[in-house]
Amino acid sequence: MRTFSFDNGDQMPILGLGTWKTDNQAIKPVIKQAISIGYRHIDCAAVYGNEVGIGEALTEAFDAKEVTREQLWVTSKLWNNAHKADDVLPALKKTLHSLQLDYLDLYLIHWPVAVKPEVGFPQSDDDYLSLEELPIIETWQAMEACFETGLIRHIGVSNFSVKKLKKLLAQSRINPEVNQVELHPLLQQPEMKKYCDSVGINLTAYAPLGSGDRPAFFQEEGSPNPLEQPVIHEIAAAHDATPAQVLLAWGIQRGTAVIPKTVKAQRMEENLAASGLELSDQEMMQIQSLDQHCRLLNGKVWGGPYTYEYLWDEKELG
Ligand code: NDP
Ligand code: 1BO
Repeated sequence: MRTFSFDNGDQMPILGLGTWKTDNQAIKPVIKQAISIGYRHIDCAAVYGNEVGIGEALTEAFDAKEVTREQLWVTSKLWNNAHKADDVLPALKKTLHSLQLDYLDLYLIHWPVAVKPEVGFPQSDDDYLSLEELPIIETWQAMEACFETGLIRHIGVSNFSVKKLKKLLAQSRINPEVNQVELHPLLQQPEMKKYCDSVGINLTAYAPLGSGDRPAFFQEEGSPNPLEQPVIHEIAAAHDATPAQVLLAWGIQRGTAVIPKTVKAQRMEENLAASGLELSDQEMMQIQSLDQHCRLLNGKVWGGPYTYEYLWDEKELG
């Protein structure tokens, strides 16, 4: 399995397992299965509500000596209601407790969106904290302090635009090492890729298969599906591969990590095997031409000051 190298020599497997939308009851056998077939990178988040189940699975895998802690890469994410400086370390400790781990390999600010501490998922404009009340740099400085405790090996962000990354880099003591964003052939974000490459930020592609099971509040009628693109099917047929494998191989080959989610054992194998699929330059070009700058998780679920334009620092395409 190819890896991303970090400045301190740590290696993040380029393909990991996504865990969003798998509830706490269902996740334990999924994680155990994934580890048994060779997954060594698990993408978690406090808001997914399943870190307790993941922790049980990890502990059982360690106890059974299927894998060691050092062989596994575990990412988690700070939820939007814990952005205040005093709330960051307690949120991290809660995640570590749930996952039954002493440290995380990577901790990310999940969204550049802050809600009040008592709010889980915001329901009204009153639930948000404005950027004047809680600038991102305050949360980042608390992430830096967490890094210094040794409880996390790397820190990063998620859903940050290039503009927000530039601002953060100008203010931070420790640079974010990862930005986790939506990436697939319909949303390729070439400027983001170029910028992250230029400053040494590793990009991780979430929703690499188009997140077909995303909840209704992230769905918009008529959204295209990367898995259904004829070009992807043609390339898959040429390699005796599946469309999902082509999407994942494309992400890996352009130098991003990919974290597809599946609860199905066969698809887990299929997705993992994508890391061995080689696409030709011509096929990479064909896929490049599919870009529509189409955000499937467009963030319109957020309210208050967090408009589409604020969030992505761009106007919505008409
Ligand atoms: P994905 O793009 O991974 O798509 C998941 C969907 O694809 C599910 O319906 C799954 O179904 C299906 N699927 C999986 N494998 C195959 C296959 N081989 N062939 C056909 N269908 C397949 O979407 P996610 O939104 O889950 O993104 C991946 C991960 O990224 C998340 O789970 C999460 O960890 C992370 N993420 C992070 C975000 C952030 O804000 N930082 C936002 C969104 C995601 P089934 O399970 O039934 O196989
Ligand atoms: C609201 C959470 C999106 C998936 O990470």
